[in-house]
Amino acid sequence: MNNDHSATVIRAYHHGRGGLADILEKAADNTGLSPAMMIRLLDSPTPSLLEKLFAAARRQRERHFGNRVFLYGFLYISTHCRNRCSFCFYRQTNTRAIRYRKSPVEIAESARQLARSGVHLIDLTAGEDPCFITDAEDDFASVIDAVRSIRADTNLPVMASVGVVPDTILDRLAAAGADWYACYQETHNRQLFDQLRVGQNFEARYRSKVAAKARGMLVEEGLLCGVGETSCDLVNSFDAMSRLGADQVRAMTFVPQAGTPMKDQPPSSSLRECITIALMRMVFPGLLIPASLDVDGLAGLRLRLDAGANVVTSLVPPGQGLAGVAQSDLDIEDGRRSMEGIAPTLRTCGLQPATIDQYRHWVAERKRCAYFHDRRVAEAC
Ligand code: SAM
Ligand code: MD0
Ligand code: SF4
Repeated sequence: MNNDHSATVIRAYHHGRGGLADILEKAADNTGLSPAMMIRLLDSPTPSLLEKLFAAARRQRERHFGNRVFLYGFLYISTHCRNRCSFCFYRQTNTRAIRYRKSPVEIAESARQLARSGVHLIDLTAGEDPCFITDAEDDFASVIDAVRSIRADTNLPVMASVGVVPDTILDRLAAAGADWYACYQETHNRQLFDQLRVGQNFEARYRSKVAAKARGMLVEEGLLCGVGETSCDLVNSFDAMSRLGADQVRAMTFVPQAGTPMKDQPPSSSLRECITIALMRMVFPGLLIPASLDVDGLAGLRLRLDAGANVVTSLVPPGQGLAGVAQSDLDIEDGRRSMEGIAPTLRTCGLQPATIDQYRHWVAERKRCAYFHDRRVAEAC
């Protein structure tokens, strides 16, 4: 941040709301919204400030991506999990969770259906399924085979979201052609992490993303909103995302789940998630930021796109017995989490699907920059 710019930020902060409104109106690039301003937007969001924030976030999206958005198909291939995350419907001990494990043939068929519908990426997601973790040579064989065959079959980029995996598995995922590794910290407040991801290791989870980057994969980091985090926690997470060098950053509103320790937590409004999306767009203008269909379904898409998101995630093919995560069945079997389902909303928002070549180009450019960035860092050491 140059001196003139920080002076503007400090002045605006001392001048109260008028100053912040002014900054948001003029925000051309990287804006210099101070942490204090971001916290104020999260804590006391007045309608007029929010309107300006969302408009500024959309301007940033437009500068970097025009009116094009990317679309991700979502396959929850196994809902079995050895973990007990307190927020998750699929935690090991939840007897209400619907459990399934899709076969290679079923996965291939669902991936083809998604590819035919025109998505730009297939997100292969699973719980930390004890069946994958065999401690034998063929550990995670079914996931790795699924990545390889989807790549060969659909020629689409693939994301793997299968929890924390050993470095040897990251090697094999990368070799099989996984372009992305997604693993969300949920929060970078360690005390809160321990409450949310019961019995899991904060560092190990974070390091798995660093290790995935070192293998040339792009990484997605993610936050939960409405789980007891402070606004300061959210803003601190932006720093952590930046240090990690995340390529895609998300926020999702916590949806209380039957049969879990957090089942009685009052559901929170998605506004905080949308403010977080908009702030992430201001802090990381050129990154990918999802509008997930997995929280409020199709009804919540417009709000998230209007806040500056540029990827629609959690498109799920109907008729395959597939589940969502935060919303296990909302909008799936009636086909609303589909390309046809979202098309009218995209039009209303003045957006259109990118071409697959545009998505491939973004991924390739981002990998190339990461490669040169890592070499510069390595040479400087
Ligand atoms: N099992 C893997 C893992 O935990 O990394 C991958 C899939 S996990 C089910 C995907 C993400 O869904 C979680 O990291 C969390 O951010 C989100 N999620 C899970 N339960 C949720 C809930 N009740 N409300 C909102 N988001 C939720
Ligand atoms: C989504 N339901 O995109 C998915 C999931 C896992 N990589 C993503 C949370 O919203
Ligand atoms: Fe398992 Fe992932 Fe759910 Fe945690 S969030 S219980 S690791 S499926």
